[in-house]
Amino acid sequence: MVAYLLVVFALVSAVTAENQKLVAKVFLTEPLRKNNIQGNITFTQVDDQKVHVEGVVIGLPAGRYGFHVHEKGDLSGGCASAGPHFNPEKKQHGHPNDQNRHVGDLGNVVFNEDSVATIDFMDTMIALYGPHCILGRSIVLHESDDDYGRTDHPDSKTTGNAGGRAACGVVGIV
Ligand SMILES: *[C@@H]1O[C@H](CO)[C@@H](O)[C@H](O)[C@H]1NC(C)=O
Ligand SMILES: [Cu+2]
Ligand SMILES: [Zn+2]
Repeated sequence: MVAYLLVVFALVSAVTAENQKLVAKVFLTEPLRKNNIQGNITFTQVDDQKVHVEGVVIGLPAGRYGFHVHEKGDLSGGCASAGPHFNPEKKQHGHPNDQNRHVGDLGNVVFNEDSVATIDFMDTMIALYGPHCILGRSIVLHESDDDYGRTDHPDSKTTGNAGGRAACGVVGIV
């Protein structure tokens, strides 16, 4: 069984390498709400280990806000129906650099005094193919900062105590 999975994984990797750059995009909004927040984020599979996350989001006061991949791409109930953090390995909530983290844990984004957040980082856990694939899932921007699972708050180890869901969008193929 394990050998079979390894072969399948190797085939998927080979196909990916041939197709070169897999790119996905998210249009971030507030479904069913006022839509003061808006953003465009691009995800590019750079190689088999890294995804480049790049974009601009506007509409929140200066500060840090939790930024995650959530399990579902269903926004019929607003950001609430996006489900919990994408966590296929059944790990604890953590910092993007932790090994013990949800695949969806992308940390915080920082808004400046002009209410603009410029996003530009690499992540080694999310992917655009394979078991960590985020296509068809959601990106959620929260109403407060992610504590990376580092505090005693009861929600710290599951959500980073990042508060409500300010905006979200589905990760779509470009
Ligand atoms: C997002 O992209 C759309 C379409 O290109 C553009 O009209 C809009 O201004 C962009 N929003 C931000 C915040 O960059
Ligand atoms: Cu979240
Ligand atoms: Zn998490």
